[in-house]
Amino acid sequence: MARILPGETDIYAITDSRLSLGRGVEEVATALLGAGVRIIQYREKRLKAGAMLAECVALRRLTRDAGACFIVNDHIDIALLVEADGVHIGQEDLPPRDVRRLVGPDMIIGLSTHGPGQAKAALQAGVDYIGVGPVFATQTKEDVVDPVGFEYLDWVVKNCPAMPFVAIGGIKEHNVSDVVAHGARCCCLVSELVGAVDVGGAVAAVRRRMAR
Ligand code: 3NM
Repeated sequence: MARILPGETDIYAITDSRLSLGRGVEEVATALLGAGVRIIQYREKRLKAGAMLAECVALRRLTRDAGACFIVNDHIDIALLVEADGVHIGQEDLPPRDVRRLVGPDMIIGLSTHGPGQAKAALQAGVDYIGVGPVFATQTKEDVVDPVGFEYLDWVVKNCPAMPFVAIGGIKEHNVSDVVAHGARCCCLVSELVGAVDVGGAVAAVRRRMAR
């Protein structure tokens, strides 16, 4: 088990089978881990639970072997079954306090937030980290809210200094340095990484931009 939170590492990766150029989730995760990514979230909207469980068993093995943190999006039952390090939930999923009752004190709970009110509620609810976004427009998430730009990111940096967070939404190699300049220490890039022909090369390129 690896309890690694955003801020303790620079890149947070999320799987997306629709964007992976026909490659399986294990192949993409292997490339991400090989490039040194230390948090991988499994996010799958198309498969049935049984197929998702099989993929998460495989990803749990890969992430455990790599000493990386494994987070499951939405599916608390699957997260528990595979002994994931964490679950990530959205604003319309089960409330974080109820998720905590299900997963116990040790599992990481991440929550997507899109504005200051939701960040304040997350602080109260005892989540372990928040997603802050979408910073830019994105096609990757369906029913996503309008981009929050840097305004909300700046607010989080100023007002939630103790809350680990990951900036997300439309972040690419060409704009990641702007997100870092606004105070994000951890960035999530979905299409830019899992959609790259050379996943490891894309991770290295993003890292170079973040380090400047
Ligand atoms: N959550 P890409 S935006 C999964 O704002 C997800 O909460 C978001 O994908 C949020 O890097 C998003 O390809 C998708 O734009 C991000």
